[in-house]
Amino acid sequence: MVSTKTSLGGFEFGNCLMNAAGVWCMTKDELAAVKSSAAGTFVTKTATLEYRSGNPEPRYQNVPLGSINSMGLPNQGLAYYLDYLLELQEAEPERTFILSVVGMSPDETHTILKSVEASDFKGLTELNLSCPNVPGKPQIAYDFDTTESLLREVFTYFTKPLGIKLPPYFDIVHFDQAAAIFNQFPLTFVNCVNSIGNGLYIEDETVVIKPKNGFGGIGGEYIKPTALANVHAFYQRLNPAIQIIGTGGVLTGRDAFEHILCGASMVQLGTTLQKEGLVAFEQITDELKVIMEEKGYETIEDFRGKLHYIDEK
Ligand code: RRO
Repeated sequence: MVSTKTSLGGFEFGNCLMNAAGVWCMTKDELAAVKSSAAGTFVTKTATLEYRSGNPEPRYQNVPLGSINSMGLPNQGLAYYLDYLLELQEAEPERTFILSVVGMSPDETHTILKSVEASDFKGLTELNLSCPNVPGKPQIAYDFDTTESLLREVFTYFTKPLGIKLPPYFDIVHFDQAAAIFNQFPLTFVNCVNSIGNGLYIEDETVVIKPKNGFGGIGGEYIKPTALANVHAFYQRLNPAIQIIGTGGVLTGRDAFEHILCGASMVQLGTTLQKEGLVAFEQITDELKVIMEEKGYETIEDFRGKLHYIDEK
């Protein structure tokens, strides 16, 4: 009776849970494993034009309340992921997958997106505007002028469904300004949030990751309130045609329920998938279904975005 199916950009997915870019998605084997799990779809590791080895190790550490990483965008290069997606599209035309990309410069981003546009790829593309870990490169979406001009150029040639991966914002004015920019474009979705950039985790007297003297993106339990705030702030502000993917702090079915209540149409697992493995998709889906049953909801559309506020007396 109860279903966690969803749709994004007009594509249907049997489950609203999937991996977050960066986790379980570096190689075809990892992607195939997510595809065969209870997840509704997968997103690839963010691809640059060419292969990158990333930052020196150790560069990811699980910690009690989450994780810290400074991977530095290691990936196999665009062709590796795009070729795999084109293969899958032939083999399983009924399913839709997400390609994550970003260039090391605006020019490289345009080169990548032009080649996705020119390809036969029919799925969704996610442009990562929020990698916090490449030394010397700021998170793009914290610079509103750069973001606006990048998107303006992209939509002169890109006609396929496109979403953007956002960093967390922490100020109401920034939610207003960011949404006013995104609302100018035919985006399919925004994904809130990437890791909270440049945290510092210390054990005894020492940092736990090597790059950037220990500074790295924070994920997991630490970030759920920030993630929910971003999902809901954009749900309140964006044109209804722009859907929202909720990412950050999803450890249980209750966490997924809260993301959907805040407006998310799809919910991604990052740190939890890294810590628990693929079984997390099944467990969290089952927990979400129990909550829906208890509340009498049959589909996620019955409660998506319907967060209650406390009325003034
Ligand atoms: O590879 C990374 O260091 C990384 C990326 Br691209 C990102 O978007 N978010 C993150 O936490 N790490």
